[in-house]
Amino acid sequence: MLTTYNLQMKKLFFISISALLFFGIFSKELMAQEQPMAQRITLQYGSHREGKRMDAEMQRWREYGLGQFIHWGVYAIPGGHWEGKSYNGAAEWIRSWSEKSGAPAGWQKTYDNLYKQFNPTDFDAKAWARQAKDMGAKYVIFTTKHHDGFCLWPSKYTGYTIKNTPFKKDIVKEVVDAYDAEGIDVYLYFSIIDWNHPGYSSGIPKAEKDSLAYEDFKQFTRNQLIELLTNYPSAKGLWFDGSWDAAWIEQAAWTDELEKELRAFRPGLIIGSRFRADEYGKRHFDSNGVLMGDYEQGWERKLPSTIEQTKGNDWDCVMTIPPNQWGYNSDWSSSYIKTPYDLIAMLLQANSLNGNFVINFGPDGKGRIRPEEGDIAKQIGEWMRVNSEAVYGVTYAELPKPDYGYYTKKGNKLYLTVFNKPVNNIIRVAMAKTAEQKPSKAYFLADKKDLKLVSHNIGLDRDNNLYYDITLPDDFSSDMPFVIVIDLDEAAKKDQGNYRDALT
Ligand code: FHN
Repeated sequence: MLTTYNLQMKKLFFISISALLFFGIFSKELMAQEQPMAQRITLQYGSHREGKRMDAEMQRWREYGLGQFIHWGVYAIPGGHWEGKSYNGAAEWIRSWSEKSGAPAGWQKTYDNLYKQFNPTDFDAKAWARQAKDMGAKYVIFTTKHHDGFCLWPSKYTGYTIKNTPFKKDIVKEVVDAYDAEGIDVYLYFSIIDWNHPGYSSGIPKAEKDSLAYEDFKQFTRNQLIELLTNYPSAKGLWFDGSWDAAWIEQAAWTDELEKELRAFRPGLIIGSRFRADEYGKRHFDSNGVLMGDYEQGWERKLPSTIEQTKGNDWDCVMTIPPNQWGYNSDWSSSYIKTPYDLIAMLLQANSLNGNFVINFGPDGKGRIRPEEGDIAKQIGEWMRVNSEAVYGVTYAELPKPDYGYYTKKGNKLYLTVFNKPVNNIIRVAMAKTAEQKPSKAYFLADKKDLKLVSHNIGLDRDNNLYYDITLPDDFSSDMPFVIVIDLDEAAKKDQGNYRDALT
């Protein structure tokens, strides 16, 4: 099994490299994002790598397509509201609510004691993992510690942990074990911001005692990261957040070393672009424009619309279901709640541009995933059960985006996920006359029923295209997006169109 996987990975690696070289994309994309070599400055703490990571772990990451994010912690108890007052921000930020902006008196002290009530008796990691599996998620990003500093694992470096709640049990372990058992890869979310640690500071510490305290905080952060990697060896990566503070950005030399230490400690570990800054304070991309980390983590609640915007990098998009609530908010009544259709459209947009799409869930203080989220997961799962072939392991199809929906590609199969069905039931696919592979067959992914496919040169454009008309059955209708598979065949490449271009 492992050998077949490795062989496939190797094959994929060579195919990808040859394809990239053949189409000249490698250099084009790199040039688009990076300074030309001659203009680069010497960086001590810049990116550790040129080009994409091509090892098996990263290839596995690239093939996920769909992921789940879970934000869970003490903030799930207030759920965005306290004593009849409502916090006007993302529910997981509620600790930062100030009395000036309407928080009840003594709010932060109240919050800092809430963990004593954290007793999620309905928490069932196996049920969460089953739900994620049914939705079609291939990986989960789980908040081990958010900005409030509360640890869902029994960290030996602080008392502000699950161990000192009435619940006591190691939640991170339960999540890791349950998701591992379902074959869903786990990534540990870790916030650099820690409002609970006495040495933490967002601004650069000025006084000597504050600098010393910040050194303690750095050591504490390092210790906790090593502790997480030690306790949960099956976790595939660390998902960093809250690394935008001036104080953290200032630590380029130290964070550079720490990244190396983490990677040496766990070979194959995946870390995105949010961990550290270079010596000029550049985050995500260093001062030469080279990606820091294994994939770009800058696409939060937004998606690129063109392949150029992705700069040829690996990337993921993390998305909330309401506009901007990650942790549990008990009141969704005044927000637009994304529908399964919205989320599937975003998923395909991401996949069509080489990205993974990650949908966030915020369980409540008892550990229950809210019914609305459950319904969304179920409906996405139903869609994925039929159509996931167009999502997993696919790449950018190197074709202009069609008005009907999104193309994704795997081997010699082109998938067209249709969101806009044309009124004449004819889907027209344009492809360059010179393309290496041409459509030879089209069928519905759902039932494999063949669809009529004819090629012609309608003479409509100046891009030297051939057109392939795929006719949907007269009685066909669908209230959800559907996938048409188009087999591509090199033998069909002789098809250069029947007509000579006009001499004008
Ligand atoms: O401040 C956090 C926010 O609460 C949430 O955790 C998101 C998830 O990506 N990250 C930060 C904002 O970028």
